[in-house]
Amino acid sequence: MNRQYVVAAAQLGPIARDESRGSTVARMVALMRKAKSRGAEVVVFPELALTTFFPRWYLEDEAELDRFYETAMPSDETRPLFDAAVELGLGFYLGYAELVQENGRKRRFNTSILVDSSGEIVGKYRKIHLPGHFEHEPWRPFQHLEKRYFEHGDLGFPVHDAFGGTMGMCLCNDRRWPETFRVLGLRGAEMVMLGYNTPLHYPLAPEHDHLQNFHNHLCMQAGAYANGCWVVAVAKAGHEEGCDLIGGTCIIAPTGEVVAQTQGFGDELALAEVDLDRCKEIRENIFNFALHREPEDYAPICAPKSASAAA
Ligand code: CDV
Repeated sequence: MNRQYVVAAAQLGPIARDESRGSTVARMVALMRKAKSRGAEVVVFPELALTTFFPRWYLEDEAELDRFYETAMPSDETRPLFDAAVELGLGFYLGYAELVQENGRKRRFNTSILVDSSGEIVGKYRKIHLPGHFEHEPWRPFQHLEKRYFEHGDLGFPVHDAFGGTMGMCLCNDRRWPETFRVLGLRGAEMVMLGYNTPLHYPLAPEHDHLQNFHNHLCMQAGAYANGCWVVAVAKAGHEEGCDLIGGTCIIAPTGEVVAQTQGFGDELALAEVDLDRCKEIRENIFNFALHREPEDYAPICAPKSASAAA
């Protein structure tokens, strides 16, 4: 694969609580076909793309909770995505809830994968920054129980040789942390793909609701620029089960400029021609890490949580 190609950010509109995997996967395959017809070679889907954003509910019935997780990838239900990748010659990024059995116990992760155009999984990431809370908080208009339903990702922030270059992944809340992009940048990521589910209303600081779209782009444009990488960021958007999720799906150049963006809150593509060699414009100049970075003065950033205030 060469280093210059069209990427499609494949935003998904709302997914109902009772929508079947078959229905969601069919919507995604339709977006893959449309992306291909518009020249794309890589398609990026949202976080937890196969189901509704289930952490908004406190679920006491474990069988009900398990229903939202994938125990195999691909499975019979998700295989059409892999088949479409091969048929259309498309790579893709997919976010989903992962349930694995390890040492006799269930482990749950908020996961993303990269799949190449031969249908092989070539990269995996498990979300590190899990927002929200552990316990039921009935005062909220909706819950955000990611801390309850997922373990902290145990794979770090790896990069992968794929799609003609060095690819990084993260998920939703990770994008707000400069450390996410810096670690991926230090590892040479030329494109960071990420999906998100971000409610318009933030119950802990509702006075910031009108800034949700601004903060969404602010952190990702800064991450792209300060690390000289492309960012492809994809929303699950719209009014989903009583909760408004922001859109703003976009593709950001290494200069920090938004070069493509969706317009609405439904299933929609934003496409841009990506040239991975453009990372050099930033990395060989203003953010030449080897020449200008001063890690000896950044100690608190790597100190353990408890010690970082004093470091
Ligand atoms: N899915 C997420 O990680 N959502 C978070 C919360 C805080 C809204 C986000 O950072 O967008």
